[in-house]
Amino acid sequence: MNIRRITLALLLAATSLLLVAPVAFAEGGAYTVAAGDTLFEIAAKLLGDGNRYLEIVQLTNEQHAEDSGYAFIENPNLIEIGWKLAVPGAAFTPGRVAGGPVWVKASGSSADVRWILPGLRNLDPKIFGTPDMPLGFEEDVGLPLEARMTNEEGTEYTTTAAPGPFSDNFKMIEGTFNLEAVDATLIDGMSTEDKVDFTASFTGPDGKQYSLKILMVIPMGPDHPFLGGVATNFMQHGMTGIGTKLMPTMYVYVAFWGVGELSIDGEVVASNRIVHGMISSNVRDEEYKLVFDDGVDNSKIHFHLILPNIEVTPDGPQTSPVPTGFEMPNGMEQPFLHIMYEDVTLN
Ligand SMILES: [Cu+2]
Repeated sequence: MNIRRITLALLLAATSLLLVAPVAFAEGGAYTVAAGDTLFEIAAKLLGDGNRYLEIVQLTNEQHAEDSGYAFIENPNLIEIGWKLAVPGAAFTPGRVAGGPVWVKASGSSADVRWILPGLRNLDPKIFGTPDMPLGFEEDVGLPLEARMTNEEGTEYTTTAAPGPFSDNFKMIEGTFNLEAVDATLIDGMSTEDKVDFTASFTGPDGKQYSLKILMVIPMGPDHPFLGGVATNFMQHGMTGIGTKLMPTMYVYVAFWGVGELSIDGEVVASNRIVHGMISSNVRDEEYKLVFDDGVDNSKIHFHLILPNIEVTPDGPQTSPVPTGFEMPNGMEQPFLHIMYEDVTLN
């Protein structure tokens, strides 16, 4: 029982690395104060400029006059956890990709598709350091110290402490995907001109039929940049500070972050899931183990599709397991989806 609980907790910790901004904020909206928030940071995160915190004060107090559910801010230096704030819409337009929009078309054939099962990840000392000199434990993209195992002598990190989605375990499945993306907006902002048309279908290890489509792109990520929702020709993961450090530093041809609708056996089971997809350098060896930075094979590409255990709600992103319908060996439902397509055509 205890082991089960720990496993789930760490699984959640590992998959919550892909947090996203409240989608509602493109037009402005309500924000609930969380632990550690300051008005300056909230303004920086949601409006792209910390100095705009006074607009939040003004709008919140205006709303409070009509709706006492909103806080009344007397002193901008004193805000409390749980307070409801009113945030204005963004005024700035994020920069555009130099040279004009990049259009990408890609597809994946059923030749080699894999369902990633929860598993451990070996920890690269270049990324995570040693117990004497730990690295890579930054919030959201790094790995907390308590989520790491060490060797018997306690001199080196070995693996993650509990199974997660960045795993070497898999089941061969069937599936295809189709992607058409436009990368027009370079950086995060409240609005974006980036576009994604994406559908995928695949079977589960138990033969269920899954399908997925993207409903909209997410223009901004609060914990690591989403680069406007679609990004092309950049580096991610590992050393970059963009995305989880459990994946090695790699070249990315195209990546997107959006809100997706998931169906199982023809029935919609969720339409507010965070979905991330990406075509990158090949980051797995002959045994399909995730490599360290020096093992990344830039002569090959593959595509990964991730649904972390996060859903989009009017109050922002919330932790919630993906209703995958797939039972893990411990009897629990696998709370994430991570699908790998090895046979990819990129135009
Ligand atoms: Cu990725």
